Order: sequence, then structure tokens, then C-alpha cells
Amino acid sequence: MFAIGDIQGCDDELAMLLARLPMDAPIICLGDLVNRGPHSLNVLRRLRARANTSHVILGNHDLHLLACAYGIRPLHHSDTFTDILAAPDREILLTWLRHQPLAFAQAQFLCVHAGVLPQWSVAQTLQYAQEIEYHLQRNDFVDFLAHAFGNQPDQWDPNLQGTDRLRLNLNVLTRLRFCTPTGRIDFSAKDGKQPAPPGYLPWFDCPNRQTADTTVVFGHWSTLGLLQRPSLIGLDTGCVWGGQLSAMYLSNQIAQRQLIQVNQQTTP
Ligand SMILES: [Mn+2]
Repeated sequence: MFAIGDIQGCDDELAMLLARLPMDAPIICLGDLVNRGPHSLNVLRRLRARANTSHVILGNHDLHLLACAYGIRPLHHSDTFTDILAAPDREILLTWLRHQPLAFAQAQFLCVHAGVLPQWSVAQTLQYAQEIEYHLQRNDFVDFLAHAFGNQPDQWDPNLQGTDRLRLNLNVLTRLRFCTPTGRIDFSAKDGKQPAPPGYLPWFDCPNRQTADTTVVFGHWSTLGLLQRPSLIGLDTGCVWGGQLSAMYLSNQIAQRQLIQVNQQTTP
């Protein structure tokens, strides 16, 4: 299986990247399929059309799209997914989108958009993701979206319940960059370019991380760029910001991992 980093509406680059993979190779897209880039609608149509070999997990921009589409959040001037909102097949695409998971595990790999807290095992991560997926897939999902956004609570506590629990876990899975070893999340660093605030670490560097023995594959952190360690793969290489769209063949052994990249295409 190939993991693919943040696409963010860069459909031309996605098409080029897919053309360089083996025919019908299984892929897992790491979220933020849409927004900021020019062709969000085409990205959703392309991935849905190859759904038999494509897995997708949701990122913060995908959740933002759903919230805008159903009247929960206003469009931001930097949002570029109005093509989806105006499309004749928008309900088909948005319904498909909200039925996608927030975490994906296969073999010894765990894929999330942003990160996991040091206290979370793989099994807990999948369970917390499923709790959110359950609400996103219900007919009354708009009620969940109405409570899904915000920066509080910011301290992990396994006894959290209700919307506070769902909101914190959603923030971890889709927005996390820095946290404390005791599971407090930082929301001040806007794009992750800044150093960690005092007492905070990149989530993957926290001591006693329960997922340390699993290879965690993630996106979301374009200013970090390509990150490759024996049990960690960061794949947001900032295509939409003038970087590359990256695919990585997932293998336990670094020597067998295979990186395929497509440069951002400048639109005339
Ligand atoms: Mn993101």
C-alpha cells in the first residue's frame, strides 16, 4: 500500500502521482483532500471513483468543508472549495466524504491525519476515531458538527464524555502538532513553523508514547516536510505551497520503502 500526503485540491499533481504508481495499487490518502489548492472538486471525484483501491482518512480541511456545506461554519476568504458546494453531485461527494474514517490501521501501520497523544495505544486511537465516525455517519450528523469545533478542552482525560471528548479527540486526530507529555494540546502554533512552546514537544517525540512500536504515518505538518524514521513517516510535503505531493510505499524496512514525488505544477 502507498500512503499519500496532503492533496489539498492539487488534482493535477494527484493524477500525475497516481500514474506513476503500479496500476490499481492500493492507496491511503492521509487527509486534507481539499482546500487551498485549485481543484478540490476533481480530487473528491477522482478518489471516490477509484474507491475500490483507495482508502481515505479525514483531515481538518475536510471537516471544515463539511461544516461549511451544512451551515455550521462560515466560508473563510482563503477557502477554495466552492466548486464542491456548487457541484450537481455535491451531496453524493459530501456523503461519501463523511463516511470516511479518521484513523486507519493495517499490518504494523497506523495512519492518522495529524497525530496521536502519547497516552493513546493503537487500539485506543481506533476506538476514539470510531466514536467520532459514528456521529459523522448518523443522519443527525449536523448536530455533531455544531459541537465539533473549538480549542477546549485542551487536556486529555480518559474520563471526558460527550461532546468535550469527541471535540478533543477530533482535534488530536486532525490538528495536533505539539503537546505535553501529559497530553495537553497546543493550539497557538498556527502552521507549525514556530518552535514548540515551553514544555511542549512534537507529539511524536513525547516520552513513553504508547504507539512508539507501531509505524505511525501522518500528514498535516507541511513545514516539517518529509519525515522518515524507522517507525514514523510524515508525508505532508506542502504540494499546495509550492512543494511536492508525496507517496510512500509502506514497508517495515526503510530500505524497502519507496518515495515517489510530484512537484507542484504551476498553473498558467
Ligand atoms: Mn491538516
